[in-house]
Amino acid sequence: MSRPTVLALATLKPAAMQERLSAEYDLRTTIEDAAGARIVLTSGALGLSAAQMALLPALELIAVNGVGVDAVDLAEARRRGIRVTTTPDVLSDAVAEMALGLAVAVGRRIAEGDRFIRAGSWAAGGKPALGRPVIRGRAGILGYGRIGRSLADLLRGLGMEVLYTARSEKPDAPDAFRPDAQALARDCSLLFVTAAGGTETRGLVDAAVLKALGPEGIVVNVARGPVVDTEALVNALRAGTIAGAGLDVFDDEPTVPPALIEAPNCVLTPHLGSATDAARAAMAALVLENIAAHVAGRPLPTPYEG
Ligand code: 8YV
Repeated sequence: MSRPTVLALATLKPAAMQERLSAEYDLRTTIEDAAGARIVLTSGALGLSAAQMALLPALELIAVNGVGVDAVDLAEARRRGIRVTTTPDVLSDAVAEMALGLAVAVGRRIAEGDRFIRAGSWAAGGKPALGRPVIRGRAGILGYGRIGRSLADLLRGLGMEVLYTARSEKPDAPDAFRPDAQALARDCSLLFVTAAGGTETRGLVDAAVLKALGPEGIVVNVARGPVVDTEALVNALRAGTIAGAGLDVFDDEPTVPPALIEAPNCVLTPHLGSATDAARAAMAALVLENIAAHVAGRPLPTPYEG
């Protein structure tokens, strides 16, 4: 029996997972070479557009190596009956850890201190600026899904008080609910953005939310760039409307606007949320399981249920 054709727009890690993929399937890496593909493997960031789907008439499954589906044209997938899978849960702790790390890096000026030493400023007698305490603050989680809840667990474990906002109040939540982003920002000093990307959340953290967060506040975004209004954020950092920002995601990755690169007290990382060997291996395993289940006609282990 011929092996099903898989178009791999993303690469699985570790290499052994990618090798399994190419051993088990007829693997193609460019869309021009994959007209017969039944399956597309893509990342959360890359997704799959309707125009790309149009070049793939035999497409049955989009296997996302990640949890974000904002870059997948879900309406088109639904219209064509194309199934979508993601890799939930296995990356939540990694992303939560990254969010905490960014908050501490901003508050305690860790990246700034590193630059200070490397530039020779310490040796030259310079005095580093003081930071502010982070883990005694009140945390606000914007988007209380799997990642948001994993982060909330982590922060509560550190003894922090955690508030959250989501589309609706969760009856089983151990944390206090706030009805919207502004109310959440007003009541916390650390604002963690973990909401799904897409039109519904675009610009959710705007100038008013940053103003409500206030001059002692830190915003951390590990979700999707557009959830935070970049222009409003740059203005807030420049004006001291907030204390700082930790950003792992951007509007147009891998491009980071110069205004953010130059912004004071802003720590930038290149979309590293799920980038640990353990998380990526578990994600790859789930991708392979989903593809194998689809090909065998078994129920999908982790279909996207949006
Ligand atoms: C990576 C992510 O973009 O899960 C997501 O949606 O943003 C990240 O985990 C990625 O998909 C890893 O390949």
